Amino acid sequence: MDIPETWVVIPTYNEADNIDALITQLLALPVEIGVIVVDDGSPDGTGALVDAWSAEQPHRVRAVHRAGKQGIGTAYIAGWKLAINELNAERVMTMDADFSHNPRYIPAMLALSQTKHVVIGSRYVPGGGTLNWPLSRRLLSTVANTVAHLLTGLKAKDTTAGFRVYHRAVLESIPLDEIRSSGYSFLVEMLFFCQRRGWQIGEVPIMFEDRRHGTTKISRNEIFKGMGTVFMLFGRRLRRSEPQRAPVPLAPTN
Ligand SMILES: Nc1nc2c(ncn2[C@@H]2O[C@H](COP(=O)(O)OP(=O)(O)O)[C@@H](O)[C@H]2O)c(=O)[nH]1
Ligand SMILES: [Mg+2]
Repeated sequence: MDIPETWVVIPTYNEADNIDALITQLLALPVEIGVIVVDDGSPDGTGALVDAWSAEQPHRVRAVHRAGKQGIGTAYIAGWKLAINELNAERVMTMDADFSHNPRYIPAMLALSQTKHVVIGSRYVPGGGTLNWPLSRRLLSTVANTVAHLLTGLKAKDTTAGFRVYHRAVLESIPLDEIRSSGYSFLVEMLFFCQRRGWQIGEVPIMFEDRRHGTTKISRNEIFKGMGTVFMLFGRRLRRSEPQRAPVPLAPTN
């Protein structure tokens, strides 16, 4: 059985109501992908559900177990290391477990990744948007994106989206262990590195739906940390401590 070239990394904390249906949908897509779930010891047993999948289909589903909730950013890194170092992935995706990121967009995102090094499933390009999101979350997201644009100079429209595709070379070019944020602002910091290193970034419109089951794990603390990250990146941009490299030519790896 062939091992997929594309692996999607899904961080989970208490997603037992979502994970089985999500893995089922991902494995049924017309594109061949593998699934890596990085679970932080979810008290609701998410990790054991994933173990059952990987016992049956180790070439398509893998579980990474960490002790205790350690943040979404470091969960991505743990999944990427497995994908790159052990599974030889050419492309690595990230998405949430709660169906906010609908698997049906994955084929279009992978298609665009033929000509872009990083692809974002984006709420803020024409055709994209949010469904059933309370006004408070919409406001928070809009403010966060606007401030991130102005201060960090990021060009992508949706800088906080966790639905992404990265080419292997992009992840290999970035000192992942030096990324300071561990939580949600990791996404902004990661995109900052991608843009500064000249990787080509594209966006595919998606409708982002509020989670079907369970509750959000974003906390007020994360919001403050996110603002801190944006100012830290602003400082780096002003000091030019992270040099802007020339655009990497579009020479898709495959
Ligand atoms: N492994 C891990 N996953 C997390 C952590 N925090 C959030 N997640 C997962 O990250 C994804 C996004 O979190 P969610 O609560 O949906 O955030 P929201 O959609 O922004 O409200 C979901 O799949 C969560 O289960 C964490 O500390 N560790
Ligand atoms: Mg969510």
